[in-house]
Amino acid sequence: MKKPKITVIGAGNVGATTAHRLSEGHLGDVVLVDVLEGVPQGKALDLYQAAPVVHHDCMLVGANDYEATAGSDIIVMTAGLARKPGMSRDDLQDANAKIVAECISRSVRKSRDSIIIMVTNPLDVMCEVARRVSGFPRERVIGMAGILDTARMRAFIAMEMGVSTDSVFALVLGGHGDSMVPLPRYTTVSGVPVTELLSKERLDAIVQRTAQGGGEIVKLLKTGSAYYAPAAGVYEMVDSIIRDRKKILPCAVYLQGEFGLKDVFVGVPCKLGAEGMEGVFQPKLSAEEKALLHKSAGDVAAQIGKLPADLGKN
Ligand code: TXD
Repeated sequence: MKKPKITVIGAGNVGATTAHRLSEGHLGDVVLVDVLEGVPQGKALDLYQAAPVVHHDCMLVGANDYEATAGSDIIVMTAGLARKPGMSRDDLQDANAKIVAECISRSVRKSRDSIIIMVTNPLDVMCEVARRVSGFPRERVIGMAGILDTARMRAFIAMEMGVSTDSVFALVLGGHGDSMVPLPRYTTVSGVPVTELLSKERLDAIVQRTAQGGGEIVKLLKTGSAYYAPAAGVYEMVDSIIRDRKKILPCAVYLQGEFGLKDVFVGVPCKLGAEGMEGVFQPKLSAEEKALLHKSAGDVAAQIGKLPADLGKN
């Protein structure tokens, strides 16, 4: 059987770390694409030279164009700018929308049947850019953010309770960023709701720290964004698709009526398998949780409204 082929666009921190994980996890051959001359080629060669030592058979190549990406099964989109001082969120959105539109349109021309995993921020809006530009059905345009947000919450709960992160399950819905909706009610330690195990104060503090996202990491690093945990999130999605594992994972999905929401990308639990996004999993929400999810989706929709109307029409 043919080895899967994965294109990773953007050879920066998230892209290169993702290529590292994908190849050493034996998931497929990787083509790393970036505009910087020599960088994707150099990083791909460096990663491939680890193969004899760590024993994997995945090929890695780097490129500045999309020729080598032809026939990819999965396209992971990480290229883009990080927000610089003085840059508004809207400025970042405009700049990254242009980058995403160009990269996605060029890559899907070479891989018409691929599944796109979006990573570039602002995540939910960039998913919409990719959906419009590619013309792909919603099953094949999925965003990575919820796995990261829930992983952060799980890590904080594990730290608080002194238990393995493996024993902690968390659920976070909504847009990626400030308006995410953590659901402590559905967050458990070995099946027991965390609301029964931690005081309200401790839980609120954990929820707040989770909602800060990578902010505290950016502060520590003084530049850039988090990348080890984000790359791990992409890995989990690619793994579930390529190995048709049908894991239920929180991802940004183009909703079509689920949770009472339509035509907007929002983070929800969904099933990932060989066909991509194979179904939305809908836990019952309280009126308050539903209102928070709708508010979060409203924020994403307002940002999507600022995208150029002709995006994807040429
Ligand atoms: O949860 C999530 N979804 C996220 C998203 C978690 C972490 C990071 N998140 C976002 O991913 C972040 O806000 C950025 O929008 C992307 C990539 O983050 P990364 O940390 O990898 O940024 P880098 O290191 O600056 O890398 C970006 C690369 C860099 O090498 C550029 O040269 C390249 O993108 N780039 C391009 N490549 C190809 N084509 C074009 N047009 C292009 N423009 C920039």
